[in-house]
Amino acid sequence: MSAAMTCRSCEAEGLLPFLSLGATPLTDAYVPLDRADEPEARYPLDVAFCPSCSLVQLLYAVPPEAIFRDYSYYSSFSETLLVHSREHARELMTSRGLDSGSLVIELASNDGYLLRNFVEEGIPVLGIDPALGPADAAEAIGVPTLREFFGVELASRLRSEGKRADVVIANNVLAHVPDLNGFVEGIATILADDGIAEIEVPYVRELIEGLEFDTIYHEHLCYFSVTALDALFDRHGLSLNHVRRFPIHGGSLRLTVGRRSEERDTVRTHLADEAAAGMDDFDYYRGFGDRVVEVQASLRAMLERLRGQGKRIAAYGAAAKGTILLNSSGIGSDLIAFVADKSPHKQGKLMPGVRIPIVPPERLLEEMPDYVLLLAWNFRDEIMREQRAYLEAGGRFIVPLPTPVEVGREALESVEAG
Ligand code: JHZ
Repeated sequence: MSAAMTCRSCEAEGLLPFLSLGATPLTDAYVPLDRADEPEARYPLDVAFCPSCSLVQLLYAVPPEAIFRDYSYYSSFSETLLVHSREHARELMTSRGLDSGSLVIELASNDGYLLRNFVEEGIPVLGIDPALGPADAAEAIGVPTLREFFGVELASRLRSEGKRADVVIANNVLAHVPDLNGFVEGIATILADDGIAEIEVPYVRELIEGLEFDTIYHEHLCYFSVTALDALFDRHGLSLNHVRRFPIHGGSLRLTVGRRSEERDTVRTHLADEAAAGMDDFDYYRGFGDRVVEVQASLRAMLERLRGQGKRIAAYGAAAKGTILLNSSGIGSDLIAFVADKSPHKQGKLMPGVRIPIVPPERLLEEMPDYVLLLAWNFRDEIMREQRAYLEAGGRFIVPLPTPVEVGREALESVEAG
């Protein structure tokens, strides 16, 4: 574990801490039952703001080898993400006129959830991902995958082999990278002269304003604004040309960058909106820690009250963010009986830290707990649709953030419509 004394992007000193979530286990370190008696490592989770370039970042970093080689997150278990990714791929095929002579490179290609769409259309791809299990799954569906960490060295090697990408995609990976500048320099190196990179990151504005504190974990070293990203790309000769927002993962930015400046109004508009909101000023972040403590206390009080009334409570979604919500809020196995999750890579294990068993979603209907705490709140509608039978039988969900609320079968109609 290393402590950041200087900003990960602009290298300035004087980072200003504004939130500590205490010492928590690694989010994806699901505990196998035969290791249930062994202690787990915990690492501090402290967040700071860089007054020089506005980047929000963790103060302490766990080495990526400890997180990403043995990685249990497989992207393909969320239909909403699959649909979002298919639409992204199709749009790129059309807007960039991709064909059998093109090359699409994806950084953190996971189990091939996105690149498979290009493969189906005969467009050459290369996935890059150090996570061994997901990379095997990608190869099994015909997505060639290099099992390596991406950075400027790998990019130079690929370029010297004659590879240049028409499109680079890097979704939900920039926040994971300790050497931000090396990663972005790598993108600049591997892009063809007229190529573009599209990069998705969870938006720090949604995190702060939607109180999405559980998306802060050791995997995510940075929390991006357009302001901070513009400076980062600029440093590597890349032009930020277009910015869009999508609801995925609690609210994300999609940034289009290229070597050529083709800046659209969206860039200026976002920069101006962020300045107007004060996102380049520490005051914007200062009160966040107190708001987190309040929501944690009100969620815990709600669950304790329900347990006190003899209600049985389960949870849904063994998401990374679930590990943080439960551990940092002091919600353990005394309150939650089990966590349902579709992924066989997580079922049969225990949630890190709080050690709550992870089971298949069918258990909800079999056991009919009175309430289900929705840990994967970002997929609320998809999960409610999937659990229609549980809701129709009288079960209720608790959506924890930004304010804990109950929803039941009365919400199904609007979920189906939306
Ligand atoms: P999910 C992920 O974080 C992964 P996580 C990663 N850490 C990242 O950077 C962020 O996103 C942005 C399950 N599920 O994706 C699947 C069902 O069981 O929200 C997952 O285990 N049934 C790289 O891990 C979990 O819920 C369903 O119907 O916090 C969701 O995890 C659906 C939709 C999901 O995020």
